[in-house]
Amino acid sequence: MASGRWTTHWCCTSTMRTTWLRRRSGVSLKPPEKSGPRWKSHIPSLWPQRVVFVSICRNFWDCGLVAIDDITVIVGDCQITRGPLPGQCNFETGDCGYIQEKKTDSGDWLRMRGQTPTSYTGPRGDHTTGVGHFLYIEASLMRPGDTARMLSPVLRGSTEQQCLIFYYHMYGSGTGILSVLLRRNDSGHKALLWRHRGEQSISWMRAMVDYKCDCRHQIVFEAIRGPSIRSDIAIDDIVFTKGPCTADPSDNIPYSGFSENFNEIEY
Ligand SMILES: [Ca+2]
Ligand SMILES: [Ca+2]
Repeated sequence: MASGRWTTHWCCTSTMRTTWLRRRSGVSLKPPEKSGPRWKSHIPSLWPQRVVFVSICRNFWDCGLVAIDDITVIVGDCQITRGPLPGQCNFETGDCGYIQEKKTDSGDWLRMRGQTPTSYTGPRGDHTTGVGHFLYIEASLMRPGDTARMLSPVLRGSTEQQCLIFYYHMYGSGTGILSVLLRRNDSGHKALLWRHRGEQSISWMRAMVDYKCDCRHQIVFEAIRGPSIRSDIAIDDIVFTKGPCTADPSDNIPYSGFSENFNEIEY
C-alpha cells in the first residue's frame, strides 16, 4: 500500500474443514492520504493497492494446512453479484428500485397485471409469463402530450460497452412516444439512446440498446401520451448485460435498435 498502512478486510479463524469454501471480500480502494467520505463515490483506482494473503501459525509447531485457489479480482461492488443486478426487473414482485419522476413530468408509470382497462390499446398480459406484471402508462388518465418518466436505480459506470435489453408494447391507433435516455449522475446530462413513436405491434417487442458510460448513471424510460386514449405504452423484463448486444438466434422477435424520425408529428 502506498500509505504503508495495513487494513484487514477479511479474516477467517481456523475450524477443521476438509472442503473448499468460497469467499467474497470487498476491498475498498482508498487514496493514500485523503481518506474520508469523498473517495467512496469516485472509485479511484489510480493509487497502488496490494492485497496480501496472510496465514498465521497457531504456534511454532502447528501451522495447520491452509490453501487458496481461484482468486478473482473484479472492480465493482461485491453486493452487485448477490441477487438480481441493479436495474434488472421483471416487475413480478415490485418495481426493483425504479423511481417515478414526480417533479418535471405529468404522469406516472403504473404497475399492472392482466389487460389494461382501455380496449384496442395496451397488452393483454405481461411479457415474462403472460400472467405477470408489467409497467405501463394508462392513456385515459393522461392528456395528449403528457409525459411519464421513470428512473432506474443508480448504475455504476464502465469503460466497456453495455447492453440494455427490454421489452416494450406499443399498440393503439393513438400511440405516442417511448424514449430511453441515459442520465449521467456527474453532470445530470441526458442523452437519447432509443426512441420509437406511434403504434408498433399488437405483440411485445424486444429492444436492444448499446451504450457506454464511464460514470455512475441512470436509465430513464420516458413515455409521452399520444393524441387519443388508445395510446397505452408498456415495458417489461429489463436486463443489463455486457455489450455489445447480440441477437439471440432462437428468438424470432425482430431486433429493435435505435430508430428515430424527428420529422414526425410532435404531440
Ligand atoms: Ca413481468
Ligand atoms: Ca411521474
